[in-house]
Amino acid sequence: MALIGCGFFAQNHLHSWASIPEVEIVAVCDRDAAKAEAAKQSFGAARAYTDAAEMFAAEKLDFVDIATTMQTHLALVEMAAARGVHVIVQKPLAPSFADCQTIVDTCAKAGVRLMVHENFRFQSPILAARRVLAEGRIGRPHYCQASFRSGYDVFSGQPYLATEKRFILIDLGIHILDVCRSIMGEAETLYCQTQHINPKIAGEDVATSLIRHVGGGVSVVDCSYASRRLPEPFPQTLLRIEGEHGTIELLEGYRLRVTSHGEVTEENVEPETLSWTQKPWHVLQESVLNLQRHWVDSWRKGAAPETSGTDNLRTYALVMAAYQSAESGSIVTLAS
Ligand code: NAD
Ligand code: 89Y
Repeated sequence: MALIGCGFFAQNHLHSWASIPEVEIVAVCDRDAAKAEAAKQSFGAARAYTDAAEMFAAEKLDFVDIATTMQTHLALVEMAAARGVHVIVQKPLAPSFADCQTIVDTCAKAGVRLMVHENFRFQSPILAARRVLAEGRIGRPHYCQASFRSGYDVFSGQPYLATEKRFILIDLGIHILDVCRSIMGEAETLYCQTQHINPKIAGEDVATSLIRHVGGGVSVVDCSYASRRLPEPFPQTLLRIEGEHGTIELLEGYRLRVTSHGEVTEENVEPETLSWTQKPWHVLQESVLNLQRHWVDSWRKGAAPETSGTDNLRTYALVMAAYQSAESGSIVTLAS
């Protein structure tokens, strides 16, 4: 495989691919020659490129992992699809729904597999909560609160986040809405209020959404990068899922508390740090490995990955519905 975009977050992709035995990093590519060369040296890739077109022309690849920012995704996917190379693309898939749809259609027409790097639902604490739900211990869920509230400075590592007119919903809310979808299923209607608290950034940094799901469940999805509180909980996603027989709570400090048929159990579901992960990012870093492992496993089984392009269009639609609702002040009905 080859990786395109050797920046801030791609380091986690590279470490994860390096620890999956079925995968060989053949080439790396970044417009910035120093970053491509550093990735080549650190992860033992055979070749480094600064031009993706040149790389596709020269290499024989099974798949490519695109870890650039969203503005470049469509052009890179088109290059891969034209050569029959399977594709993983970081979130957000593209800046508009139309471009996301073009990416999905392009891959489908070319017959290449497409997975979106939507990793939050693969965090081990969230997987643990989803497992309890799947075991039926609380019955059918009728309410979910998925909450991410922090004051962590994400702008020093990812400066582009400070200058985008749209910030928290498309950058972070997309993950939390996806986690909610993975628990409660598809949405029927959505209402959202956004706030812009930090004057040093261009976009909204708080977003609170209320969702009604197909089948009648209701969710609150709240995200904030303007929450000043100690201990700083970044990057924990907290959950409260209520069902007919009990409640699943993913609490601060990675405690998973399950009330089931009148009995309460609590366990620590914090992932161990790996040789290349560091707190507080370890839970996100490990989810990259979990997601990439899922890509290999689903490919081997001939199954679609959970976060296929088609699946991710539904999460992306929730983000767009949230912006539309916040701008219009009205409830948005999701199309089929
Ligand atoms: P970054 O700017 O640090 O890295 C992007 C790299 O891509 C840069 O080095 C840039 O030179 C390179 N690049 C851009 N266009 C290119 C092209 N056409 N060909 C080759 N190289 C090119 O950005 P980042 O913070 O690493 O973010 C990358 C993506 O990862 C974003 O979409 C972001 O939303 C996402 N991200 C995801 C998570 C997650 O948990 N899933 C976390 C952080 C960032
Ligand atoms: O870019 C974001 C993401 O995907 O996860 C956390 C993040 O790095 C900052 O919000």
